[in-house]
This record gives sequence, C-alpha cells and structure tokens, in this order.
Amino acid sequence: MVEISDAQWAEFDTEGFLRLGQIVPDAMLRAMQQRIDEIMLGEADLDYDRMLMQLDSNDGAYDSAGEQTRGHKGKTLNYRKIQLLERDPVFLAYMQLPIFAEAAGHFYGDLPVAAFRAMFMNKPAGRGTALPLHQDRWRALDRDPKLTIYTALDPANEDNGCIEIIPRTQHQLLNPQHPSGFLTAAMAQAFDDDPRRIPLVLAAGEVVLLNPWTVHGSGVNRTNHSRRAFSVCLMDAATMSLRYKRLASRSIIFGEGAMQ
Ligand SMILES: O=C(O)CCC(=O)C(=O)O
Repeated sequence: MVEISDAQWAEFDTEGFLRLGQIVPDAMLRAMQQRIDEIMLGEADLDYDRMLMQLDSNDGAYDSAGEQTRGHKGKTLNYRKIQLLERDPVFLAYMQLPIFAEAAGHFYGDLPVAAFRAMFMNKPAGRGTALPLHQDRWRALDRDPKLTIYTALDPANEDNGCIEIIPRTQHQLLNPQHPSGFLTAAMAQAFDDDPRRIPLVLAAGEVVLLNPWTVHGSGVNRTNHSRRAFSVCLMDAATMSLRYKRLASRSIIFGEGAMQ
C-alpha cells in the first residue's frame, strides 16, 4: 500500500521536509519512551559497550557537552545523545515499519539500505544543550544519505527546544569545509531573521521526513518535562567511510541482509 503520495514527495522536494503526522502506533510510542529511559538508567538488556552515549552539558553550551564515547555513563536521564539504536530491538522494529520501507524505496529502489546514526536526541527537563544550525552532512562519507526520519517521542515546542528548520535550504551545501555540516557563526546569524525559519512544533509520535541538507538546529529546554526524539538517516548500504576505508554502516535495515 502506498502511504506517501506523489504530491507529498513533491512537497518534500520543494520544502526540504515533509510532515507525515502522528503515525507512530500508540503501543510502539510507549515502548520507545519506556525503552529509552531504561537504556539511560542502565536497566536495558543491551551491550552498552557497543552503544555511543553522551551526557548533556551542564551549562547548555554545545562545546561543553560530555564526550560521545562507547558505554554507559551513569544512571541518569540527563543524556543528550545515544547512538547505534538499531542494536536495540524496540528501535529496530520501529525503523523497519512499512512506511519507512516505502520511503527508503523512494530514494534507493531495491538497493539495500542502512541506518546511519540511529540516535536518541534529548533535551532533559530544565536543561538541554543548544545545537547550532547545521546540515546533516559528513565529509567522511563517500556519498550523502538522502533521508532523515525524525520522530518526536515527547511533544516538542519552542519552550522545550524543538528543532527549528529553514525550509528550501536543502539544495546547497553551505559550509562544505566543515566535517559534519555546521554553519559558521556568520552564516548562522544570517538566518536569524529569515522569514522561512520555522519551529517544528510536534506532537508525541509525530514524524517528519527531512532532507539531510535542510538547515536545522535546536535550543534548550525551559520546561519541567523532557523533550525526547529519535532521528535516523537512511543511506545506500554501499556508502563507504573514507576515513576508515570500510562500509560506513553494516546495519542494513531494508533489503538483502536486513537485520532481524
Ligand atoms: O533533536 C534535535 O534537537 C536535533 C536533531 C538533529 O539535528 C537531527 O536529527 O539531525
């Protein structure tokens, strides 16, 4: 069954993003919310030594967030980022929903598709780390992922540090020198009053497809509730890491060799 229409894909191409609506089944949303808290609290039956985990900063500044390294870093809900979530069965099952298979097929046809930086992004209650404007782009990859699937696990708004995006910026790489697509301070400032800039106010369970090059960033959380989200790039499984001279991800999500 086709769930994403040609008109929706045309909107994605024009705007650089597409709201799919609140499509996450309730039970699955609850399972992901519960699971990510268990992971942070060190209670999940997972090989933590294979997970990339980063604690939130204490002062909200991007440069003072903890190091992102493998392994659990303490029983706390104050994690900023957790990567390689395709290794968790709850998140893997979510990524493999038929609607995402359809979205992957739109870009990659029958080619095997891998997950890249399947990550939890958190703005813990009353804190969080500001994320400067950037494009999701990694110089170390030999080709760019074409799709990011962004899922709100909690309601997201301007008070709790929802992502802000600048639609229609996906056609040009703004700072190709940066290893992971961050804009210079001057470039970011130029978007301060850009009339296209919008906060992505989302309900829990709402999904947005993003062109990875669409400029985006996020603020801090001034509320008493966490703002949790899950974000994953889907890419051609043949994508190579130029740095490590091997496949960038062995986590095949769709197609031959897909994880189960
Ligand atoms: O959730 C956020 O605050 C930012 C997420 C992000 O930059 C991404 O998904 O690419």
